[in-house]
Amino acid sequence: MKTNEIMAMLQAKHPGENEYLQAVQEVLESIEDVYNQHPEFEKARIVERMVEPDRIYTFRVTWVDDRGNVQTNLGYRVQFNSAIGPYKGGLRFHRAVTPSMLKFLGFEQTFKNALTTLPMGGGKGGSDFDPVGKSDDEIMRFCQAFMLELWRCIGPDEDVPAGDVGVGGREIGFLDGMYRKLARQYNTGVLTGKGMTWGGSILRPEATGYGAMYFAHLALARIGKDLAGQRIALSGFGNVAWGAAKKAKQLGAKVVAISGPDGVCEIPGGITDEMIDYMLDMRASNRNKVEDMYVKYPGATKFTAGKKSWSVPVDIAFPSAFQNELSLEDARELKKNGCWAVFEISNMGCQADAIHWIQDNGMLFAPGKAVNAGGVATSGLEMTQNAEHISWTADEVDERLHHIMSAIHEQCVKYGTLPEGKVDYVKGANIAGFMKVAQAMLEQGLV
Ligand code: 2IT
Repeated sequence: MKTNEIMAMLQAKHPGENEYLQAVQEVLESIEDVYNQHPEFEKARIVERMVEPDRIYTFRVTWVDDRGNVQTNLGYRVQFNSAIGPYKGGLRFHRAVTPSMLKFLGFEQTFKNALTTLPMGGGKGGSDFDPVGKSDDEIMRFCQAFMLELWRCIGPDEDVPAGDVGVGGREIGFLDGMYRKLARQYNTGVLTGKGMTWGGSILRPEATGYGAMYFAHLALARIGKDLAGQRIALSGFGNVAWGAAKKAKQLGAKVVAISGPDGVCEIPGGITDEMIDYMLDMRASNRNKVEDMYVKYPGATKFTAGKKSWSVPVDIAFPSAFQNELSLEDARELKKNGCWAVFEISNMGCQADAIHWIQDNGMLFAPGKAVNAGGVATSGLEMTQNAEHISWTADEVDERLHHIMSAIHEQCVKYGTLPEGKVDYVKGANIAGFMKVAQAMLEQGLV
C-alpha cells in the first residue's frame, strides 16, 4: 500500500470531500510502514475497504418552525465499519454538516471505538439543521421529524447513535421519545446519553471531558509532570468543554480561556464552579455566544471579539469545539506564549500542518481519537447497563472510565514509542486502532 496512490484514488472518487480526505490521509501516513509488513492485509485489500463506509443513509427532514413556515433539512447516518461491533457514534446538528464531514467523523470513530477496548463499530450522523436561535419547541419538532426517518436505520445491536456538536441531553430526550413511540420499545439502548431516570448512564455527560483530563494526566505523568497548577485553554463552551473544565479544576489546573464563534472569554483567575454551571445555561439558550459569560461575570473575565482561545498565554491547549479549529498560525502563537502541549478533545481539532509543526517543535501532542474516547467509551458502558437492565454508581462508572483511559494510553505508548523514547501519540493511536479493526476484517473474510 502506498498512501499517495490511495489518496489519489480517493481524491478522484470523492472530489472536494476535504475533511474526509484529511482524516484518511492522517491515518494512512501513520500506518503505512506497519501495514506493509503484513502481506495478508494487502492481499485482502484491507485499506481500500476500510476507507469506504459500509453504507450511508440520506433523508429529507421536513418540520414546521414557530412562525408556521415549512422547513426542510437533510439528515444522514453514515454506518462506517461494523467489524468489531454495532455501529456507534454521535449525531451532529450544525449548519455546516455535509456527507464529507460525517464520513470523516465516522472514519475517526471506527479507530477511536477500537481503542476503547469495547466491541463497538464506527458510525456518525446528523443534519445541516442549525440549532442557533431555535426555540425548544422547534428543536423538539426537528428531532421528532429526524427520528421519523432514522428509526428504521438503527437498533440496540445494529447502530447506536448519541450526541455530538448541537446534540446534548435535551435533543437525545426528544429523539429517544420519538423512537419509543415509533418502535414500541421502551428498554432499548438505541441511543446513549439518555436522561438518568430513563436508562442514561451516570457520568456520561461529563465523560468526554473527564476522560480527556485522565488521558492528559497519564501523558504528563509519563514525563514527570502534573496537571495541577497548569494554565489551560479550552475552546467552545459546550458539553465537552464543560466536562473538561470541571475535571481540570478538580485536578488543580486553572482554566483561563473558553471561547465561542463570537470570540474568546479570558478568565485570568481561573474558571469557578459557578461559571462552569453557567456554561450549561449558555448552551441551553441556543445563543451560541461566549460573550454571555463576560456579561454575567464582568469583573472576573475579559471578552475579545474575533479572537480564539489560542491567543491566550497558557501551558496546555485543549481544542474542544470543532474540527480544524487550531491552525499552524495558532500553533506558533501558542508556543510563542509558552504553551508546550496540545491535547485535542475535539475530533480532528488541529489542521494537519499544525500537528506536524507542533510535533516538529518539541511540543507534546495527542490526537482526538485517543484523548476524547472517554465519551464514547462511557456510551459503551451505558449500552452494557441497558443490556443488563441495571445502573452502576458514579464510582463504578468512573473506575471503568479510568481503566479504559489508561488502556488507551498504554496502546498509544506500545505502538507510538519512538527509538529516542518519546511517544508519538498520533502514530500510536492510529496503529493500535487500525490493527484491531484490520485483524477483525481479515478474520471475517471478504464481506
Ligand atoms: O465523537 C464522539 O466520540 C462522540 N460524539 C460520542 C459518540 C458516542 O457514541 O457517545
